[in-house]
Amino acid sequence: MFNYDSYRHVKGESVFTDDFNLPHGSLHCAVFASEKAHGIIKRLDLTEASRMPGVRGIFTAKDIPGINQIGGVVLDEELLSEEKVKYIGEPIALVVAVNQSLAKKAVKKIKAEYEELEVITDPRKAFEKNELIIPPRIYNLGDTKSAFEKADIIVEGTVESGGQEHLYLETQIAISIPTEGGGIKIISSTQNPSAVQKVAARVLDIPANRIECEVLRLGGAFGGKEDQATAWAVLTALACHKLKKPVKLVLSRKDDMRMTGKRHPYSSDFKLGLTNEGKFVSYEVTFYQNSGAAADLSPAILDRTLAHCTNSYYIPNVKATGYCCRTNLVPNTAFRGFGGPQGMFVIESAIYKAAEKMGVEPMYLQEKNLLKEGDELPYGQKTESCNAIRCWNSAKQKFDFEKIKKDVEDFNNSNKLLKKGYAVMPICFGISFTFTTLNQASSLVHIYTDGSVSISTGAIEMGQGVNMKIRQVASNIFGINIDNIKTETTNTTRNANTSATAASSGADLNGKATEIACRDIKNRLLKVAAETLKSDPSELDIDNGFIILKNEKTDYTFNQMIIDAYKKRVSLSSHSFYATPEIHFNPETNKGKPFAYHVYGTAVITAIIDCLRGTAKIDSVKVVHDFGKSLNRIIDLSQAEGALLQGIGWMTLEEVLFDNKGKLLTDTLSTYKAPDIKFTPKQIQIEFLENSDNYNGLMNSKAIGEPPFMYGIASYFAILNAIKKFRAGKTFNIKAPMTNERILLLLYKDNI
Ligand code: LUZ
Ligand code: MOS
Repeated sequence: MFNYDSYRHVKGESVFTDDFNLPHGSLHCAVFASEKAHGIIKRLDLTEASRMPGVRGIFTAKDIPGINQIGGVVLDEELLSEEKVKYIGEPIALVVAVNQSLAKKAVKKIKAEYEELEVITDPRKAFEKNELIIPPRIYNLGDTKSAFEKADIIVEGTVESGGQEHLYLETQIAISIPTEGGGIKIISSTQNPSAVQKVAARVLDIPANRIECEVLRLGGAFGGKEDQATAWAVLTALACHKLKKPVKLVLSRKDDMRMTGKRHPYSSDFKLGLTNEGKFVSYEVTFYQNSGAAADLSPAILDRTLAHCTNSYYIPNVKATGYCCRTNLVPNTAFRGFGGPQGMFVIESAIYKAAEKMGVEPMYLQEKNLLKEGDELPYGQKTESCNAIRCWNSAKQKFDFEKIKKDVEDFNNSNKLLKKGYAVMPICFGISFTFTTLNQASSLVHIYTDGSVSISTGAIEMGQGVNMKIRQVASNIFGINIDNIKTETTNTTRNANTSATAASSGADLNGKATEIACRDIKNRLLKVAAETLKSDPSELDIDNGFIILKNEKTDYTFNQMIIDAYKKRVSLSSHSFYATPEIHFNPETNKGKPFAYHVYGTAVITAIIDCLRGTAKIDSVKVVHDFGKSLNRIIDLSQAEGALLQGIGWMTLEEVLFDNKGKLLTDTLSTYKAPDIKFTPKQIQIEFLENSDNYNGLMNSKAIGEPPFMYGIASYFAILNAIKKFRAGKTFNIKAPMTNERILLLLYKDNI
């Protein structure tokens, strides 16, 4: 079943925040941000800027009526810097003018002087200086120390992985409109409208019930609007509150790239112990997360890194340590996978190194250590309905790993300057927010007297098709055509205290809440139908708009039943709530059952490198993925493809670079390369794992947003495998991304 949104997108009919018709007299903003990565603001001169005609106001920290604090997990981030600046791009002043170009011109007239302080960009250096955002986090399973004594083989090493720019097509944007009684309506491109509402209320010192946050749909987010849409929305609210005028702020691409956080770069150390047979016995890993200048979501992201540090493998003894290292970079944030990819990249690197030492293919070690039913993970949860081996075996059989290996060997024997490599990547990704509290959602469903249905949830539509899935749920339960069901915008007055649409859980949580609401109404309706048909509700159902009595279609229509229910004064609405059952996690012991279920899969990727030019091309990607019982195969497949490509981009193409003064060098689309259609592998084959069921997912489906991202990790090792074919016997440092530049260096230089 197709996604209705796609049709509106291509026809240009979908309404985004920037399409909203501003009321007459609306004002526009631009942000003056720190030009230094670390320093004290000694002087801030707004005179010239404020004298410009058309400028209606310039606001700094001093103008904030409430608390100048936007931190979520830790209260360590000011909306507008008061004195100390901690990264380049940190907002200091907001200029409001009659149009955007004037506001931008005025920003250029603002002058600041700073006393410069030492700049730290490297997480290990931050660690040495004890610049930690939270105390160290340690996940323990078994006893690594004694297990290492029994290991036959031990490999140790260091792994670097890079940042990643979200590059959502729609940059950060918000509009604030004054409402009656000193209230404000904020239209924001956010994954988390309740966070926008809460922080706006805090900053303005007004109750939350006077802030309404409305979200139309997002032009992409990928985690970049989970926490970091808030500041921009609240800035517009501040100006609106002060000037009593509608105010709009939209970041230019360059400002968005400079001023918003990215995927966290990690620097990590590992030590893996194995038996001669290749069984993993002990694993120690330490993650130095480059958190940037403030906590943002970094502690939660670190938790997912630790949780997923053994990927899809069983290792009986694990000690994983993580540090949130404070540096003078823009605070890094959620990005598809949420720290999981960084953790998984390290174990895959360890396996690569172990295989190298043992003279075997990595896939033999991977296969030998796959998770089985009931295996314990580092966070204490045991696998249930574990599909790790099923996915692997299905991929191995469908794609014939031995043949791929042989084809690669043949290719390399007959080519001197082109080399081919391959790698296999199994995945295991936990579904639920690791912070148990967030796993809740509500849904408001109305049926109008003409039989049409309206649904409001906390879910944000950002291109992932969550609205379509929610409509499918209602269509299934009410037994009516999907055209009669509409999903509304997301609004804090209709659904309160919502969690971000994140953690791949948007459809699960909001869909389940919708399921409960629809069943609630349906139960009432079937009682009405039972009276009409002189039967019992248990004998009734609805299909295709007609009431079914004992599996036989009647003449009684859904629409007539709605009218009858209305006349009998039966409620045609429900506001229902869902909280994921059974999950729990103790952040003291780091043990529990944090995830409702896991998503599994196996990918095999082949790559060809040109050893003269140092260029690489991903040749083929073949995947068996565990979709559960897919609710919408087109949406799920496109999510899988998108995530996969984004993962390959992270590993091989996209490079976020800062200079040692903390200035972002890759702040344009000419210097930051992202995957495009030419980059896309010619052959992408994604197979649905057969007979997968998932009671804990929405109508037996599995969450799809993030897990396939991690398949991209295979592209790194496929290229490395090819490089090794050109430089037999050499060993290489593991550092991502594997850009063409790096490939060329690895081909011809040592110790890169
Ligand atoms: N956001 C969050 C997430 O707050 N907690 C999570 O566990 C998570 N996981 C993935 C993506 N976003
Ligand atoms: Mo997220 S990384 O917003 O699921």
